[in-house]
Amino acid sequence: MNAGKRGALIIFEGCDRSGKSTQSQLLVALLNSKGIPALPMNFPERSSIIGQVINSYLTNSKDLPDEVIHLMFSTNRWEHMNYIKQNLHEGRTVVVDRYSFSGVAYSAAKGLDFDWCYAPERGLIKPDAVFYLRAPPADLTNRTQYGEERYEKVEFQGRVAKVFDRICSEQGSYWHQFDATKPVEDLHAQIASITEELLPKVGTQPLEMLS
Ligand code: NYM
Ligand code: MG
Repeated sequence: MNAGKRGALIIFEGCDRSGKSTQSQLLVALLNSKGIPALPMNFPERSSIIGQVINSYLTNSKDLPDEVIHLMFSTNRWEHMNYIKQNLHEGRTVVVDRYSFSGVAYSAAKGLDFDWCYAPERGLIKPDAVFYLRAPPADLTNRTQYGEERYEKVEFQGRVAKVFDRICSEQGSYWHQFDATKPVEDLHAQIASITEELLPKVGTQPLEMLS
């Protein structure tokens, strides 16, 4: 690690069971094995007070208006911004399983206005790269644990996927799309090579905000 260089903010996005957790864990392990400081995170981060409310909502033990839970997901990111910023500035790469784009995709899929959904995300740290694991939701339904939480229904995931596709086409070149039905090791190799190219480039760049 070169002194004075910041880490990268790397995000995994995609529908439920698309392999984000697997790929983010593999990436962190790879970086650490090469002596590159990296740490995993995921949103929702369920341990804070807000995170616990989100967990109750997702496990169907609590109901909330769509707008309220949307803003809680966003607040849950805001409450961790200083932590992420500090880690990046101390040279650690932060690899995050879901971010603002999940927030927009799931809420817009319910029928909330896209721009309204995106508004509270403005000002959060802009990722250096987003790895979008894309697959037809019907191909993901037989993966383990699918169906246990709110939102894990194939029809709904189809609508979520459409919003992710829209975001991917609008956000531009820092988004990298992958076919999530490909073997885990193939995906990991592609993701690793993009990451290894990215890290030296972003080290001296200032952090940007989502706008
Ligand atoms: N989710 C996640 C949202 O609806 N909005 C958000 O902002 C975020 C970060 O939470 N079905 C939804 C998507 C998932 C659910 O996430 C739990 P995970 O990664 O399955 O634990
Ligand atoms: Mg899930």
